[in-house]
This record gives sequence, structure tokens and C-alpha cells, in this order.
Amino acid sequence: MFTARPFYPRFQARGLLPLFRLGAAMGAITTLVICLGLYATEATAMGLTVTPHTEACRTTASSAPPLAPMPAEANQRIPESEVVAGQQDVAWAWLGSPTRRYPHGALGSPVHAGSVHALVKSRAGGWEMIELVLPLNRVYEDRVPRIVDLDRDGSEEIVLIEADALRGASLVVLGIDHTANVPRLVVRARGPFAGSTFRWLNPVGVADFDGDGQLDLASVVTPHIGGVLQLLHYRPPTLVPFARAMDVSNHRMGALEQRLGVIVQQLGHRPTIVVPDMTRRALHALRWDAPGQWTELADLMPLPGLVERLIPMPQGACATLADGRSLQVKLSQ
Ligand SMILES: [Ca+2]
Ligand SMILES: [Ca+2]
Repeated sequence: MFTARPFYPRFQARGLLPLFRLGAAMGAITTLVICLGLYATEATAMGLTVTPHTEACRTTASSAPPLAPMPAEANQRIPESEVVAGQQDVAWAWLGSPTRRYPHGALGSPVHAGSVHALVKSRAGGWEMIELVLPLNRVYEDRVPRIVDLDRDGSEEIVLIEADALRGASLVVLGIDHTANVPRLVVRARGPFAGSTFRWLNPVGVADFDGDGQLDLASVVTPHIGGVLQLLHYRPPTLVPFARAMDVSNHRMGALEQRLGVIVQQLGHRPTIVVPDMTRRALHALRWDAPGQWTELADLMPLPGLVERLIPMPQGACATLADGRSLQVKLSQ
């Protein structure tokens, strides 16, 4: 068994649920203890517990040293974007070539990336800086390259949001091609486009959601206007959607923060996705069972404020609310 991976490995570096089978959650007793408007003690829905957290949510930094020093060129990355370190054959990856040619402010700025760059290990064992430059009708509408070995062949892939001037955003997986003398960044697989100009999507992470032994991707399509949680198989040259669920959002329009959904892996169970509903005032805990069948492990869990960020914690997540409060979210089954 492998562990579900959030997309940020080292850095920082309703009502309408027609496809859901509410499973064990139906009929569960929800206890909310709210004192004087404060979320004083504990709120419990079946399988999901939310408690105040005394500390600010923090990501756990990797203790592993970088594979190679960060190149100076990474300082030329687009504003407010991340340089991300890999663990196998991608030492670093970052977004470059800032451009305003796709003036969409989903991430708070109309400046997006016209290229992606990576320091990768060559077949000879040295480190090579490589890049992929997009055509003029495309940008990376993203701020963080996600490095993950999706097919577990020892070579890492890079997952990005690429936006087309007419068809909107799609999820794209880049890989390192070694068939030439020097390594090249190439597109390995692409998911469906969101549909039209300025339609966006935001990835959640990777895990084996259907239990076939292969890693899959999870993404929320159009998180600002009726988000749809989509699960996709990695089947180069395509990312093939195989499940969808409504009433979710993992991004606030205009926010730089893209981390608003976590994947919880529990022994003996398929991965569970904890993600806000469209209002971002409640959390879903969703596990895919079979075509057309989801289990919602908890009743929709109300929160005492708008959630702005969800980052992984053991068996759950740390949630940051818009007013700065932190909550500990735990899945108990
Ligand atoms: Ca790979
Ligand atoms: Ca799978």
C-alpha cells in the first residue's frame, strides 16, 4: 500500500449530491457544541471531528536534503510562485516567463507563466536544466509545480494547470523524455479542458482512489461557480475522468492559496477526500466506491467560519479560517 500524496510534498514550498450514496452517514447523529458563538469544544459528525487548534496550521518541511542546489535561474520564477524540490530525478521545478496574455485573476493576478523549468538528472548522472515553453494561446495558470512519480517508474512527473485561450484550464502531466541525447520535458497526459475561456480548475492530489494499484488524480473543476470533484486515471496520453461529485470548492476566487482539500489514507480503506462544499462553510468527506457511488463518510460538517486553507495532518487536516482561527479536522473511520 502506498500513501496518498498531497501535491505539496516539500514546500511552503448541496443539496445536490445526485451521484452520492450517503451510505453510513445517513441517519448519523450530528452533535454540535457551540457556546456563545465560539466553536468551544468539539463538533462531531459521523467519521469527522472538528476541534479548535491552538496553533496556526503549519506544513511539515521535509528533512531530506535537496538532490542538488537550487539554481539561480529559479529566482526568475513568476511572482508569488513556488520553487518545488523533488525526491528522485527532478531536483527542482519552477514556473517562468511571466505574461499577461491570459488576463484571468483567479489566483489574484493576471500574470501567469509561459514556461516551466526543471533541473533534472540526465542519463549520464549529471544535472540538466530543461524547460517547456508554451505556445501563445496557452499559459500555466498556476503557482506551484507538483512533483510526483505518478506511475512509480522511478522518474518524477510534474502536474500543472494549463489554460487555453478558448477552452480554459486543463490538468496536464509532464514527464522527462530521455530518448534524445539530452533530457526533454514533454507532455505525458492531459485531462479534459474546463470548457471555455477563464474556466479554471484546481488539483487536490493523487492517490489510488479506485484501488487498482495505480495512482489517480483528483481535481475540482470550476471551484468558484459550481465546483465538480473529478477523479482521473493516468492513462497517457490522456487523463481519463472516471468519477465526479458536485457541491465542492477548493479555492476562493482571487486567492493565491491553492491548498483547500486533503486526501486521508486509512489502513484498509480507500482514500478519503476532505474538501469544502461550495459555500466553504462546511466540509465533505468523500470516498469513491464504484461507478456512480460515493460514500459521504460524514454529514456535511458545518464550520464556524469560511475555510481558507486545508493542509494535511495525520488522519485529517488542519483548517485555517478566514478570521485566522485554526481547526483540527480528524477522520475517525
Ligand atoms: Ca514516473
Ligand atoms: Ca487507481
